[in-house]
Amino acid sequence: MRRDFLATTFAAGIGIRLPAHGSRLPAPYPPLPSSRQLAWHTLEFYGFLHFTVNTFTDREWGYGDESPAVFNPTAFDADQIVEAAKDGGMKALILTCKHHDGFCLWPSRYTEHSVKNSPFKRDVVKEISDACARAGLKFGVYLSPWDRNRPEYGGPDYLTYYRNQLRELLTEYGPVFEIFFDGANGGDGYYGGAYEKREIDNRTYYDWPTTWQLVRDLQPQTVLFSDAGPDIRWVGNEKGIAGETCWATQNSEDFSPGNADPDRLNRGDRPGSHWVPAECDVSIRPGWFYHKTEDNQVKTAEQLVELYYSSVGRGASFLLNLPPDRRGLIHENDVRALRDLRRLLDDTFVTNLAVSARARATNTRRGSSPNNVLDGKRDTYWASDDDVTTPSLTLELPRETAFDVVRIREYLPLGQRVESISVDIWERAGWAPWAAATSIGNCRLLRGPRATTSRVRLSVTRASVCPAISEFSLFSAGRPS
Ligand code: FUL
Ligand code: CA
Repeated sequence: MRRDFLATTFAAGIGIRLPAHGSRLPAPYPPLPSSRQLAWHTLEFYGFLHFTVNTFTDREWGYGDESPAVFNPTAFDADQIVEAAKDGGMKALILTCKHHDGFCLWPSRYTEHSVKNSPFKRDVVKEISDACARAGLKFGVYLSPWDRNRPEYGGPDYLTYYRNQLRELLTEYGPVFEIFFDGANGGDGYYGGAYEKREIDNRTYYDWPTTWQLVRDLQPQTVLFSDAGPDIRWVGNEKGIAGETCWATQNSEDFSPGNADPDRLNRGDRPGSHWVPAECDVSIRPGWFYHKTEDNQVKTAEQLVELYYSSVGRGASFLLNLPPDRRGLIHENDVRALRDLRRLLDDTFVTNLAVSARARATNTRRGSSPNNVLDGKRDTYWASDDDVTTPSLTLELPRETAFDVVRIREYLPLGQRVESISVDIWERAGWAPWAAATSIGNCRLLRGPRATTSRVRLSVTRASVCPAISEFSLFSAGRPS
C-alpha cells in the first residue's frame, strides 16, 4: 500500500502518467536524479573553451600580473567558435570566464582586470553566450575560485568578490546550464602586488554551501560541477576516461573541490548516498590553452571516438576542450578533427538496426512493454515484476542483421537499478556470449566483434531491484569481425 502511494506520488511529481488498469510503477530506488540532473544527462557531449591572457603569453597558468594589454585577439568570431563545436556534435559550451590568473572575459564591475582595459574591449562572455543561443547550444561558466590577481585572495573579502562575480554571470548572460568549480589551488601569485604564497584550507575556506545556495536562488536549473558535486562530479583524471564500472552515485560528503579521492571519483560508489554522475574533461590538444607549438598535436577523430566510448559510453559526459587561438578562432586542425569525429559518430549512431525488431521478455511488468526499449524515447521503459530482478529481453530481428555496437539506457527517474548485464547472440547451435558489462545508468555502449544474427538477447545478470530499461539498440560501426 505504502509503496503504491509513494510510487504514485513520485510519478505525479515528475509528470509521468501512470499506466492504465491500476498497474504499479516500480518503486524508485534512491538516490534519484533531480530534474536539473536529468536535463543534463541528455546533453552527453559538450565543449570547454579555455581562453584568456594565457593564450597570448603561451602559458597554462597565468600568474595574475599579466597586463590586460596582452589580451588582443585579431579576428575573434564567436559564431565560428560555436559553429565548430556544433559541427562536432556538441550540445553546449563552457567558457573560462575567469581562469586562475583572474583576468575576466567580461567587463565585471568589481575589477579593472578585465577585457574592458584590454585593446580588445569587447565582452567575450556576452558574445559567446549570444552565439550559443543563436546556434541552439547551452552556455556554461567556469569561474576559477583560485584568483592569483586579487589582493583579498585568502581572506573573507575575496568570497564576497567571487560571489559578486557569480551574480553578474548568472543574471546578465541568460540561462547557464552548468558552473564548473575548479579544484586547483596552487599557492603563489601576484595577489595585487604582494607576490607571495597563500595557502588556504580547501575544505573550509570557500564556504561552498553558501555559494551553491546563491546559484540555486538565481538559476535553479544550473548544475554545479566540482570534485564534490553537488550535481556533477569530476571523473578523477583529465584524460576523458571514466571507470569501466562507473556509478552515477557517490558518498562524497567529505569531498570538496580540490580534495577528493580520484579512484573513487572515477568509478563512483555503490551504494551511494547521492546522485552525482561523472563528467570527463579532456583537451583536444595536450594543453588547455592554445599554443602554436601544439598545432600538430590535435587528437585525431579516431582518438576522440575512443574518448566518446570511455566517457558517454560509461554513463558519464564528455567535456572536450577547444582552445581558441590568438586570432580568437578555433584552429583549422581542430575544426577538421571535430568534423571527422561527428562523421564517425553519425556513421555509427544515426541508424538503429533494431528499430523494426520485436522485443520479447522473460518477464514484463503489467503496464510496461518490452517494445519500449525500441521507441527511441528515454521516458518509456520495460520493467519486470518486483520479485524478478534478473529477467532477459530478446530482440527478434526481421532479417539477419550485422552489428558491432550496442547501446543500453536505464530509465533514470527510478534510480540506477542494474549492476551487471550480458548480451548474447543467437547462433545455429544456440545462444553465444557477445559482451558483458557492469554499470549502465544513462548510457552504456558495448563494442564487440561484428556479429550477424536474427536474435540478440539482453540479460540482467545482477540488479538491486527489478530493472527499468528504456533503450536497447544495435548499431554498426563497421568494425572487423
Ligand atoms: C584544472 C586547471 O588547473 C586547468 O588549467 C584547467 O582549467 C582544467 C580544466 O582544470 O584544474
Ligand atoms: Ca524507450
